[in-house]
Amino acid sequence: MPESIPASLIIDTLTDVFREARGGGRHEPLGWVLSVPDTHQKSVLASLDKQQAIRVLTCATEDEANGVAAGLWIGGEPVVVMIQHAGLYASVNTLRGIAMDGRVPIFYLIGEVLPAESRAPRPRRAPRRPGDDLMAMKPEDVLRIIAAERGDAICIPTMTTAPAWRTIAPDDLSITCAGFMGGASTLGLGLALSRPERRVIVFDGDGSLLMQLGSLATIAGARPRNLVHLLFKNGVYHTSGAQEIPGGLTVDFVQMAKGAGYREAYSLKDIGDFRRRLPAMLEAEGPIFAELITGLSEQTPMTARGGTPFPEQVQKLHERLAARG
Ligand SMILES: Cc1ncc(C[n+]2csc(CCOP(=O)(O)OP(=O)(O)O)c2C)c(N)n1
Ligand SMILES: [Mg+2]
Repeated sequence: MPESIPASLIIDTLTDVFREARGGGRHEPLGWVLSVPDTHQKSVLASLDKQQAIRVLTCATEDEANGVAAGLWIGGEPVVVMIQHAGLYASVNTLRGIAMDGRVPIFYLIGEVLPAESRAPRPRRAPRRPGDDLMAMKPEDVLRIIAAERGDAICIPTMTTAPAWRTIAPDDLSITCAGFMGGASTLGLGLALSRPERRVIVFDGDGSLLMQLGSLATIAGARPRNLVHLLFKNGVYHTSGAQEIPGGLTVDFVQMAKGAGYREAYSLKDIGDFRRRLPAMLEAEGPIFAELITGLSEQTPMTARGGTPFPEQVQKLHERLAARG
């Protein structure tokens, strides 16, 4: 098990590096950290949140972080990009264009996600609740209502809906989007197009949808009549440490889905309302988008590991659908 570097040491080092880059004098901010949150950097991000000198900008994708970093550097600002290794892979083309073609030097701090077997078990912590005062729906309650109504619909949870869903609805008509953040909506689109006779319900995360926002247009353009796209909007990247998503709770995904061309898009924050409307949502012509204002779930994929491994889920669903079961 590699040792982790204390957050304070990372922040002190960043401060020194930024000071040196500035060549002394007082600057506000001293330097910039561009981040797409990474679970393994969450204590550094939490500590950075508490100090004023270094400005942290959360980006929706690593591609964006690269672009903003290049703009800042060209403008003379010292900048560090703090992302995880999957994000580095995700943004290789922007990196090539900026760092290699453009010769813009970008300093990266890359968190490496270790394979599951080399991770030490983590103690469960009480989740931070930025949306506590929202009177939001409990995601577990929403999932229980879906489980009772979905019939033979294919369900695609991602992020914090994944652990609860595998307990509430343990079946092989579900497939969890894990390891490719943002992919739930397009995985759902592919399934909906391949199986027009079935409902497909995506349980998306707000941070995840921001990472592949273009999928709203792709879905609307493909017009899958059987797709219901549910967004569990909690305003944060709960799985990676509850950092606020860019724009926080003010981002209006309903307008975005409408603008993209979904047949229907609305926001729901009352559990009774959700229960009443779900049967009609499962009958109506799609694509349908519902933004569900939800609080934080009890568990995240980091506190409740396990479940059927992804390749096994793929195989099972593939076989189940081939048998038209
Ligand atoms: C390309 C990439 N960048 C960053 C991450 C780190 N990461 C894992 S989970 C997560 C947050 C997911 O947030 P959201 O979709 O809002 O779901 P929630 O946890 O709030 O349910 C992040 C940023 C990742 N998995 N992949
Ligand atoms: Mg979220």
